[in-house]
Amino acid sequence: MIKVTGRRQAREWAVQFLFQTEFNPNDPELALVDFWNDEERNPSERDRTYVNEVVRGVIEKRREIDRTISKYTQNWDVDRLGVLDRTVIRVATYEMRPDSERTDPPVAHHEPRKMNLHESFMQRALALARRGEGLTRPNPPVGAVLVQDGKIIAEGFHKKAGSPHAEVNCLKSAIGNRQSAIHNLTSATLYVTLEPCSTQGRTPPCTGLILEKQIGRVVVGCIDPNPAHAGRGIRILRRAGVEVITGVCRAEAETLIAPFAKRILTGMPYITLKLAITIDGRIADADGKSKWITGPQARVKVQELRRSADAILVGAGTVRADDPSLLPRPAKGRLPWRVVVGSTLPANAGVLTDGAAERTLVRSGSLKKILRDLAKRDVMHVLCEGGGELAGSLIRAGLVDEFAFFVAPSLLGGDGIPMVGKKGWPLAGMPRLNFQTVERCGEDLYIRALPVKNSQSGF
Ligand code: AOF
Ligand code: ZN
Repeated sequence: MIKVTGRRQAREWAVQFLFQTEFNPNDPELALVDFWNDEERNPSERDRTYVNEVVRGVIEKRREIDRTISKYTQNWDVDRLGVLDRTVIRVATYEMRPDSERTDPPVAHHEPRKMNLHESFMQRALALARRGEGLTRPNPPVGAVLVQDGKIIAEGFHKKAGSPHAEVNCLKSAIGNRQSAIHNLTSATLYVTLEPCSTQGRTPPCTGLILEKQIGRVVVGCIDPNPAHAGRGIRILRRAGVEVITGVCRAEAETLIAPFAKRILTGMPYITLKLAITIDGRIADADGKSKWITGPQARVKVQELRRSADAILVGAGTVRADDPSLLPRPAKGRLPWRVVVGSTLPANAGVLTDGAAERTLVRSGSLKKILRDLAKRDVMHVLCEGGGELAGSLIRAGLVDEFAFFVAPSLLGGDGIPMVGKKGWPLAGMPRLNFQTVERCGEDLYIRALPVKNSQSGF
């Protein structure tokens, strides 16, 4: 039997980790290598530190390492090497560097298994964050709670760009609530759905406030995809001796800020395509009548979706057929843009004549350009509400980030209006989706689905 040394096994773990992330050096999660916990094989402390060091080193020196590789492999067919092989070469190339050139391992951090408690406090922070959804553009919705002696002593969330961040609102309310305790927050834990910011923007960096208040521990939902932060806030706190735990309820935290991430990383808004359909995929009958396909509970849910969006997008045909207001009811402080794609609208259309007419934009031309222009107006999240041809065009252009289906238990048959337009795809090239969640919504179903990107599909 071959005795595998700790170092060799650790190297394999490092390769596997880099491979699993497919080595996207821009993945903000890679900025933080502190979560190596392979429970099955249980790496030793030494191995774990070594993995962290190698992974971080390979990321930080990536350009240099890749240059070295291409220099020495000019005559090799490197292009045909698989991802795993390339990763192995990168790790080996990094390993060949003299120790003096290696980066320091980050401060190792180990959290005893108390995840359920962390998760429940983070859930509260997420619920608070959601109260800001649809109000914060171009900032992300963020929530925070402060816990001491197992109890929440303060809460806060981000309400509007330019106004205080979630952490600031939370700590302010702590000062209001517990004059006595505020003197000693070293035993307190701040739960925040997004990594605290670390630079002066319209408001001062939250890392500064956290250090000033001497908060002992910070639990973070997800890393800030904003390249100005992207792990920096966490490193600053750790270096200053604050205990930081990351990735608690990470999937939910990331879903919540997906529109923010999309806009800040691509300059495009996040598009949710809402489709209220019969179970045979029709959005209206042969005469174009579509009112009340879905029931009252589904319509309440749609209002919630409208409140979380920054713009509501429809085709001109939908305005002509239904004359919708497109504003959320109740508005709860939200006033999304209403964007109509098409050139001709009846002059008496509600969106042009009601009290919010200045929030209506009528646009024609390239959908991509229309959306990019919306992102420039701080729009992060667009909810498309029809009709079928616009839905089909968005899908064909690969612009849909999320589908929200409201499926009614009813049928309209073949001459009803199809939900994504008349033009279809061949079987081999059909767009594919992944169902995320399915819930009952009164008599209807609410299905969230994500497009399978880069499949052989129409996306
Ligand atoms: C946080 N907490 O509640 C929010 C954060 O211009 P500023 O100062 O408002 O900074 C905006 C950036 O700060 C924004 O792009 C995002 O990266 C982060 N937002 N950060 O710690 C918050 N809203
Ligand atoms: Zn901040």
